[in-house]
Amino acid sequence: MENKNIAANQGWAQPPIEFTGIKLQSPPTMAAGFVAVKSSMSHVLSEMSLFKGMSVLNKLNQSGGIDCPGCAWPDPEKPSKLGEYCENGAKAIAEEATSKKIGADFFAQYSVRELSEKSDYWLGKRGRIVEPLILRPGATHYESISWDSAFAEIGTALNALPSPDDAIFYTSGRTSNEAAFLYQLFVREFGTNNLPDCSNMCHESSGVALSETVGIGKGSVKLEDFYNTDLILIFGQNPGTNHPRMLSALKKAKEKGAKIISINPLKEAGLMGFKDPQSPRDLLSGNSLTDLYLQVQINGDVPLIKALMHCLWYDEKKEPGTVFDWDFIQSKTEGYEDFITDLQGLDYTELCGQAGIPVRVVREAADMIRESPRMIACWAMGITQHKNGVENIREIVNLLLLRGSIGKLGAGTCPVRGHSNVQGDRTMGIWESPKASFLDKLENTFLFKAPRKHGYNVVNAIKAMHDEAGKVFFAMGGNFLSAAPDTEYTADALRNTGMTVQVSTKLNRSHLVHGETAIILPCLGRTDKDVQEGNPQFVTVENSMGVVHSSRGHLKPPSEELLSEVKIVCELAKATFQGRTKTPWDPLANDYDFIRDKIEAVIPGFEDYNKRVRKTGGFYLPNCARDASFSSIQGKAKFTVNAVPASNKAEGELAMMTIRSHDQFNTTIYGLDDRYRGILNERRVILMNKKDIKEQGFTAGQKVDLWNEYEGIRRSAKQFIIVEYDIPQGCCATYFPEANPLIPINAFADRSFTPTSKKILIRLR
Ligand SMILES: Nc1nc2c(c(=O)[nH]1)N[C@H]1C(S)=C(S)[C@@H](COP(=O)(O)OP(=O)(O)OC[C@H]3O[C@@H](n4cnc5c(=O)[nH]c(N)nc54)[C@H](O)[C@@H]3O)O[C@H]1N2
Ligand SMILES: Nc1nc2c(c(=O)[nH]1)N[C@H]1C(S)=C(S)[C@@H](COP(=O)(O)OP(=O)(O)OC[C@H]3O[C@@H](n4cnc5c(=O)[nH]c(N)nc54)[C@H](O)[C@@H]3O)O[C@H]1N2
Ligand SMILES: [Mo]
Repeated sequence: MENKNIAANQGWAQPPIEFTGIKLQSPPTMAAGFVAVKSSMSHVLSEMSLFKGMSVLNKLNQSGGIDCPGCAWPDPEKPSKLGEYCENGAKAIAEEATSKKIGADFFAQYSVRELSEKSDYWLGKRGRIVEPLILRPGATHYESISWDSAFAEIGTALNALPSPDDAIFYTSGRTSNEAAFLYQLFVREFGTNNLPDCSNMCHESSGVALSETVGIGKGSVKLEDFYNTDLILIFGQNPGTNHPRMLSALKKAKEKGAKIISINPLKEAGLMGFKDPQSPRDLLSGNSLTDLYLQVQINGDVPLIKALMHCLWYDEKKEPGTVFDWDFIQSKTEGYEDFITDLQGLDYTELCGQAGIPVRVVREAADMIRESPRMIACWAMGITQHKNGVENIREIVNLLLLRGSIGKLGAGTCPVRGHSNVQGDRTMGIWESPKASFLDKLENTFLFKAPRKHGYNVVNAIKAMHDEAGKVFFAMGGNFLSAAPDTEYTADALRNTGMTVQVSTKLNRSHLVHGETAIILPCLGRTDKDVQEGNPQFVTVENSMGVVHSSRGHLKPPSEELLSEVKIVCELAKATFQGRTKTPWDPLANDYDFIRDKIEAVIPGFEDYNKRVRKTGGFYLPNCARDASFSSIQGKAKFTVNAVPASNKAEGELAMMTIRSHDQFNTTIYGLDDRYRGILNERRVILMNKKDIKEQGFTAGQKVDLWNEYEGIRRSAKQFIIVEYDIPQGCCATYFPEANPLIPINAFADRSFTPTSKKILIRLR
């Protein structure tokens, strides 16, 4: 799947193959500590002055301050004096609040093709985009355009489409509730539900599985549950890098007596131990976190959970009434009979083998579960991004239900979200499959006829653009090309469109692989002061635990030219509808309280929104799994029966997962180190088991091409350095997005359509 026959004004879809000088160390056994503090400061100081850096970090995750754009982990109820941020939060802030800027002058210097020959790291480090830009048909360089002309161009292109369904409106997960709500309103008034979002590639499997089993597609636990639990299971998640503030919660949970089991093919430093940079005592000794580590095979989670439940069932048979929570099972669930019949028919030893965990270790984990009346299950991408991602989560729910470990203090589900407002965006209606009840309310509030036909998710949006020309692709944030699977296929899809538009803060590869016309609309970020008609505004977001709270930027924006995302949506709506709308776009753009009043009118749980969100800490949204009412599914949580995934690996193939390094935020590359894995100054690496390296006839340090064949199509990603690593045999790991060309467009999770980024079969050459 490599396409070299592209027009001269098109950029390359993949980052250039360049080596930066790999250095290897033994991975540390603990996360954070002094080195993390040092690393935060050096990232901040490379982007801005010390004064600016300290002033922005002091406002991070404090009441009245900025919600950290780093991740969706909640703020503690009592904020710490030192500021509640982490190394990677500091990097996220440094990246956005940088003093570096780029505008038309910069783009006059480099053609799109030339820019595409630079690394993603280089592109991101150029600085904030400070004025609207356009790449006209056939042109090789972006040039300046006025806001009015940009909106007119987009409006004209949208109105020229034969059908509103020919336009696609993507959202990344940093967009505020206010901007997201108006954006989906604009899109639906325009006439389509084509609202794919980053969630489609992220926690969609969680949403699907949780909605059907416990009645709500979000997690059920609060932070206080962590401090009142007996056991925390952490599946497929690397909190030391991706949710560092979670480590403080885990540390506190342990101090209060909880145990932790980690289930992961890699012994991630942050799972094993943590030195709290805010505690002087910790900096010397640190805390070990994981009590039992299960080095599962990639996608070995279903057999593992089944093996654990098999042990529990065996114990329950021996001593009836002592292991399963019968009160809960009988009063609060259905489907137990089918579930247990299926489980009984499975072979325990075989399940352990499929998971790749020794029988006695599974037994030990089952004993820990048995001894823990209250249990929390956390998970992230190692669980959701599989063909059987939805089933993975259904099995986690089965385990919790057997033990009645949901809907009570210290117990429940904890899908740890990624982008800082990805959960809120979905609550606001950024969804290609909206519920009829939501559309009814939207219609009644804004007096228009909302489209009912469901729209494209990410995978289907790419296919639609690939197969039919003439579309308009609009992205509210993100880096669609590099985040999506099948890089070359996705690139062709974007090149096939009439127009690509990106609302962005920073330059990325999606600006360089474009439609016939391409437009960049630069916007304010979280850290920037947002003033409308002379009045300072704040926005609101929802964290991973369903708390809605405010976020207010304090910094002077990098340019007077920047508009807020809210303002961009409103101006675009006016330019597109030309009066054909009853929505008061100007008043909405001028006063975000007014937007919140409208949200309150449409979405349940937002009563008294403007008042409650002004209280310190914000407010919790209703959650029918948290209170164990399961009210949206007739009061009963569901046991489910899920097949053990078949192993389809042929001789010589490796199961590859694509993961994040410590120095990246998704496709934004902050730096070239993966300190917690001891891999420094290089991203084109493949982590392999020692035996596999030998069996395949390679040596560590050698460069190899990765390739595969899926549905008769060959794909490849070239030149990766082999790094010997502690990873189960038959498994390997590469970084995202370098390895995305290997993820076939048709390899996605059943029912959630999430690309299978954590298990791609590959071969080496
Ligand atoms: N600094 C930083 N923070 C971030 C992000 C970032 O890129 N950088 N991204 C944000 C976003 S959008 C998200 S979604 C989250 C992502 O947070 P994570 O899900 O922690 O991110 P990944 O790097 O994809 O890590 C997946 C983990 O799952 C493990 N794993 C892979 N396959 C399997 C499997 O089959 N079974 C099990 N049990 N484990 C497996 C991997 O070894 C790895 O530890 O982080 C958010 N926060
Ligand atoms: N192989 C593989 N692929 C994956 C994954 C994986 O684990 N493996 N993970 C998937 C996951 S979990 C996710 S969430 C997606 C992420 O997909 P995306 O959300 O599309 O990607 P990001 O890299 O987070 O987007 C970064 C860009 O967002 C823009 N941006 C940053 N802040 C703002 C803002 O405040 N407003 C606006 N308008 N723009 C802003 C900047 O221009 C920046 O370049 O990738 C997915 N792709
Ligand atoms: Mo994500």
